[in-house]
Amino acid sequence: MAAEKKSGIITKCLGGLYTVESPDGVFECKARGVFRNKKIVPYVGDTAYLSENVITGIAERKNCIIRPPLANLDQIIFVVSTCEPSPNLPLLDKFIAIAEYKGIKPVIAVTKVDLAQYEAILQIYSKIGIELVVVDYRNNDAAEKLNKILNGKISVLTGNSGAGKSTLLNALGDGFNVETGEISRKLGRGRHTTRTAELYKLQCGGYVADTPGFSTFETNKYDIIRKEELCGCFHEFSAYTDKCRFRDCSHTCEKGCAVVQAVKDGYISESRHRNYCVMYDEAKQLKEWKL
Ligand SMILES: Nc1nc2c(ncn2[C@@H]2O[C@H](COP(=O)(O)OP(=O)(O)O)[C@@H](O)[C@H]2O)c(=O)[nH]1
Ligand SMILES: [Mg+2]
Ligand SMILES: [Zn+2]
Repeated sequence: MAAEKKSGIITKCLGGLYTVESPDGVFECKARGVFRNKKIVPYVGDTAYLSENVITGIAERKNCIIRPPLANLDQIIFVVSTCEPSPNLPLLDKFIAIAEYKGIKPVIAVTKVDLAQYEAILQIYSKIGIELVVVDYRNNDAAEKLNKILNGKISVLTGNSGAGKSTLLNALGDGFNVETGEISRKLGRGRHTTRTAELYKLQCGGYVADTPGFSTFETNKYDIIRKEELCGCFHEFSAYTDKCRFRDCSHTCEKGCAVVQAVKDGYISESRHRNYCVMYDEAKQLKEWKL
């Protein structure tokens, strides 16, 4: 009879050595050579099947992102600081759309609320069905609020460098000691080129990964959202799209477009729509170039 198969979640990969957490303990494993031929690269977040400290297979993935390489994400926490750096809404909307496209729940965490106003961000994002948490370290329920969101899920933190991702991890009260601000700034950009990812195990249950910044956060080039599918990734548009005059409305500038009208009437945020239009143009160009 074959040896009993163990399985666990890959939490770290360093130099071809995988850390796998299973109910039976934590194992340092190598991946079997067959993976290289089949072009399967085990990702952090994958459920791995083990035999004698060797990964012999991985379970089918729910989803994955390429950079940092992570699989089976339940949610992406977009960390948005009120200032230093100020929010990059075009990039935020782009990544929210990609998350929606991949079926990964987007969550926004607003940080540095002690330094500047955050009403503008709330105004745009609090009423479009995206979970939003205001992280205020002056209140002693900050950790509790964050833990509630991360509880039992596999999450990744992303957002501009300096937005406060690592600070947020350290604030969870789990004894993490992630490098924050000062150090990375001194050493400059080069430091952020690391392509590895690590899942931190949360006391509240679940795992969370940190990323250095938006610049290194990338999904597969091949699943750029097609222009026809883009409006489906901007959820608040859906209440209007079937009222447009033309069936093939792009919702960018057409006469009789109910989305454009909703923007004019103040029901849809101008900035969300502007960022949609930019993405739509990008998608359009890509298609023409491909043909
Ligand atoms: N005043 C204030 N500073 C913060 C807050 N969150 C993070 N910081 C500071 O911002 C800098 C960058 O934070 P860090 O967590 O390293 O950002 P990361 O690049 O997103 O990981 C550090 O000096 C932090 O102490 C906040 O809510 N308020
Ligand atoms: Mg950081
Ligand atoms: Zn329209």
